[in-house]
Amino acid sequence: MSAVERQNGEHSLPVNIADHIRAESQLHPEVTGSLASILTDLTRVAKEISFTVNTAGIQNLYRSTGRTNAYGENVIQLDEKANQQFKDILANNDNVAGFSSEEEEGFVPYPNSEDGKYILWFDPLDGSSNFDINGSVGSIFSIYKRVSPDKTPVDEKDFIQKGSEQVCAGYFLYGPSTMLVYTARFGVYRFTLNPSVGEFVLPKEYAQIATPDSGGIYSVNEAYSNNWPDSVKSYVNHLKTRPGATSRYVGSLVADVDRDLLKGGVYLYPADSNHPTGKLRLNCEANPLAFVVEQAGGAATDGTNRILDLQPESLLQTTPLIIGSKNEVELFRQFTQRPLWQ
Ligand code: P6P
Repeated sequence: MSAVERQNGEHSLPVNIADHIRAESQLHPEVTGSLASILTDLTRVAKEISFTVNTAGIQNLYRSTGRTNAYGENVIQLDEKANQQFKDILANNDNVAGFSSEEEEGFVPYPNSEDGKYILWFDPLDGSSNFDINGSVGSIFSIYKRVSPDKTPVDEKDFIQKGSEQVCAGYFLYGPSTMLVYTARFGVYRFTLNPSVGEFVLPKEYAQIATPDSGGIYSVNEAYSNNWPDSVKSYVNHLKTRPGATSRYVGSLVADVDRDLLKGGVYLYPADSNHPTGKLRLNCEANPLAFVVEQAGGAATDGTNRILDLQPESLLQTTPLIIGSKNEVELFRQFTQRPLWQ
């Protein structure tokens, strides 16, 4: 039985990720072996960071490094170690010409990888407020084809492409289990790490995830409601009046978005008087998550524009983010009476 038949047949056992990638490569020859090799390396990163997160308290990794990142946030040892694990594993993949990360000042060319056709963005570990309370945290990644000339070092224009140019994106979620959720434009797949064998496996119900068009869950930090524009206050107050409305806010972007992806609903981190351009990072947070959610039939906007249509002006650009079920995101637009975004 071929990998494709096993993946698409009435297989009783979950498909492991190596067979899945082989099947996808057979089904979609345009998904080159290079991209498949990067995804395989990312599964290695996920397993390493999963162990790091699970043992961070024992390894005393919650200590501050004494440094702040480009966003002025305190960097703890755990952030630094996760960032290094991404860098070290991808450094061995000649298909990766360079990367940028939330923990880096700029972008980083990989020496001797000028032939690489891809660049990556990643947020190595997001959800820092959850680190030491054993809450769920996540890593986010995004893969683009380079636009700078082959056989030259990467340059900034490779790293400020529109999110619609992504060829692959996804996230790792470190919670009661470790999940890997990704899309390469052919649907969204949600793998679970089987720690007994160290393999990511795909339960059939998590292949080609379709997010509900609507959902009663809304996820926002309501402590900031006094700083919101009136239109956002009206939107959230309206959500509360609907049957089945419920509020969930983990304070960890990957966990909040992943829940809404499965159950329906909306996560929002709107612009407010303290965050006039939003808090979340366009390149390494909003774009990859928007790519995944749209591939599952959802939507993501900055309140006016489709996230994936935004042309980044800088590596550090932040954006408001309203993401989740398409009807809930569309409703936000109606409340904010913004130009029709598509
Ligand atoms: P606030 C974590 O620091 C993060 O970047 C996201 O994971 C999370 O959704 C958001 O910030 C929480 O921000 O301002 O509500 O604490």
